[in-house]
Amino acid sequence: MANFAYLCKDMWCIKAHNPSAMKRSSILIIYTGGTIGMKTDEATGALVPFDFSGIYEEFPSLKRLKVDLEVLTIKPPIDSSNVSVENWVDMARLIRDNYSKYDGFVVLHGTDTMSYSAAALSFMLENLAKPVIFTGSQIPIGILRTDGRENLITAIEIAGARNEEGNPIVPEVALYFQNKLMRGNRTTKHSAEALNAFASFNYHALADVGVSIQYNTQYIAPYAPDFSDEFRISESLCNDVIVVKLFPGIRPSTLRAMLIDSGVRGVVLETYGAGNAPTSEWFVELVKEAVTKGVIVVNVSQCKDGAVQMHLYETGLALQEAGVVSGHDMTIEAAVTKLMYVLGKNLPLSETLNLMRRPLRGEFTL
Ligand code: ASN
Repeated sequence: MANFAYLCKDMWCIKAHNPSAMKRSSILIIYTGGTIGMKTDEATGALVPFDFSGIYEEFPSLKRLKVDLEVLTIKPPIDSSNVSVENWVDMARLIRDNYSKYDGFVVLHGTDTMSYSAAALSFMLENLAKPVIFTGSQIPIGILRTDGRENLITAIEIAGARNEEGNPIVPEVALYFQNKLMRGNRTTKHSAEALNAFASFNYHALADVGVSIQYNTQYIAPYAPDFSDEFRISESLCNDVIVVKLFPGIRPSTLRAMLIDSGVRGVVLETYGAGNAPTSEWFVELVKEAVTKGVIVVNVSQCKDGAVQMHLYETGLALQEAGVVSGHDMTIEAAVTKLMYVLGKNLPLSETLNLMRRPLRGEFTL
């Protein structure tokens, strides 16, 4: 926490106003690190961080967008494999502290854990009514064949997009990558190689990008300015959680160590197919024991496409009867971060279960 908080205090704030424009949206770019921020040093040939203060010089085409940009760079930027709960809290605070000043936010993030961060922020930013668009790249922005240029430009355009009433078109946390805008908490990085590295298997794209940006408005969270509550952030996440991936042959002692002895408060149980697990007595009893101790066990399928339906097979029914919560068609990333968010509220067990059983930010389909 200390490290990142210190970095935030020490970040640069760069004004990059475009003088040739008239009426514009104002967008804050928060650069956290990742491949998108790298370019080749001409002298050494090594990859070095790109200085986003020169954003208009590097990408003159940005001037054609109807936006004013400011950039906050976290020093030093991190590879997203190092992202922590504390980093998420700091990102949320940056958005909160700048919320009234900007029409939208673009978070530049490493791809490896971007789906976790986008999902976490989708929960932590409560009553959000402005676009928060995550993006990054597979190829550094300073390499000629980069995918980062298009991802960045389009993410900015989406963050600043308004409808005829002047309201933001995408007032939610989303992730833009390779021609698709996806709900942030529905995404998974599914390829370490392809430029379309992210997918939203169980939820329609919020926008398809070709020659024009085609917003699929029926899938986008509605703009709700009549929120009874103001925008705020949740700063307490409980990372006393574990992901347990089932595999044939898993030993009772291994499962006991993870579910019971570890003392965790939440478990994402990665089951087979439509949410199925062994019906062996030892397995079901262990799960029951964890649930009886007050551990929240969420059933999410190992299949990325499709949903948990515990009533379908005897092998799923046993989990349902043991008190396991259905994760429906949630991603692992969303299930983990939702558990952290909900457990962080320290509510009575019944209220915690209620929050886990219903979608809070469109993270699963009922
Ligand atoms: N390791 C990098 C990161 O996640 C990968 C990338 O951004 N493409 O920070």
